[in-house]
Amino acid sequence: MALPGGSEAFPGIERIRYEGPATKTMLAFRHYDADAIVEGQPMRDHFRFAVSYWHTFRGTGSDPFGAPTMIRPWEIGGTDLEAALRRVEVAFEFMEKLGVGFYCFHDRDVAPEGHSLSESHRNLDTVASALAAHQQTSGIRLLWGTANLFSHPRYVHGAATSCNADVFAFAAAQVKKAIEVTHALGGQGYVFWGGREGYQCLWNTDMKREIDHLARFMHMAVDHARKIGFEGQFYFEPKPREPTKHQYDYDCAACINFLRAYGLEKHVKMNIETNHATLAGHEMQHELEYAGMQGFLGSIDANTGDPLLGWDTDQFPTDIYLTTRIMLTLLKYGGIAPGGVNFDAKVRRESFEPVDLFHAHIGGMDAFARGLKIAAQIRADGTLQRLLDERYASWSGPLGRRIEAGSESFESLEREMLAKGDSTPCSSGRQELFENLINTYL
Ligand code: XLS
Ligand code: NI
Ligand code: NI
Repeated sequence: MALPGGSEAFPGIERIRYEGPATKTMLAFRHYDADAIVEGQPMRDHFRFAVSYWHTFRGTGSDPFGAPTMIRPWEIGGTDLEAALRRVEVAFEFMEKLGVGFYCFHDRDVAPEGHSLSESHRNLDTVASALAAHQQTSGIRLLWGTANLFSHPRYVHGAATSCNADVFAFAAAQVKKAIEVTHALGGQGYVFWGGREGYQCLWNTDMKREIDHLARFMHMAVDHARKIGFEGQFYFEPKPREPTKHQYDYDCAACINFLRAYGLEKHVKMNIETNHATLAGHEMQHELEYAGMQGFLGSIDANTGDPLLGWDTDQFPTDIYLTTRIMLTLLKYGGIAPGGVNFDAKVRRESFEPVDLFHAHIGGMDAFARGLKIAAQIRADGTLQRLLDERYASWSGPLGRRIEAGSESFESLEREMLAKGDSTPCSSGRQELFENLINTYL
């Protein structure tokens, strides 16, 4: 019921079903079987897949060199607010047909910015009631909400880190409303992504002041959330650069240091995006592992970059090695809930037909399902863990155990090595064997 006259936005596309690896149908899942049990829980709960409202329902295919290529029939005609309400119908038709349980949005994705803050608030309330109604009938839930603090010209110098205190205040008002709407919609989380929180030039930047302000902003957000009874998880999303040359939320290590330095560690976890990890010079697995070991693993923005393009291309993930690594790490740290796997990914500018949105999400969901199956197999088999344990075996011996327990000192270790004369020789790291082993499961 999306287009004028009550017709569908995606005619001819039925609910996407699991048909197994042998199916010839491309509009079907080969591996994602929502109810299939892996390591004791259904696939749907392992992933908690979410659709990104901004890319999927607001993406136009425009790029710095060219005009929009995605002229969606449902976008034509009416006021901005009417278009926004029509889009809600389209979004839920899409998500119901795809069979995802969650979605994520920025305030300005779902509702147009008004001429004043109060008009913007009103627009958001109007669209939020339509979203609420559709959530009710479809059972699809809001994984997280966020605010767009980067598109409008007022945010030219950033929002919480702007050199203009009024802009900080406006951003606060916008986030206050975005948290309230997220809460009203039963959102399970709220994301801070830096947007333009960073700098282009250190000569004109008071970095300490800006980062102090960012912390003040987050504390106010957390306080307000508690005040209104929002119990959802807050997330901080790292990204090293783009649009600024340096973003303060550079990578997990930088974000976690920030959160701890400013006393936010009890309230905020990481929302980790693959393409941002690679822009920071890390593998996604590195970022997940780093956050996981520090107790900050929150949620995932699933996508991938292109090794030949050095920017945030936000492509749909189809690489089975990538999804296997992600799922191995998630299983290791006990899963992703209350976070989820949000496809912060867009179809290519050249893939401008509505059906491409289905192909893209199906491919991403299937790649994750395969990654999960392979990761579970690797864990059940146990060889990888055994090889790892062997590599670190000396740490389970008497000396290693004493060091780990904190009962040794430089003096006692010097005594030990003076008596021994030299350390025992190291054994091979066997990287190639590990790599070959992983290939036996793929
Ligand atoms: C942009 C970010 C953004 C966040 C939400 O690069 O990934 O989409 O996920 O603001
Ligand atoms: Ni993201
Ligand atoms: Ni991104």
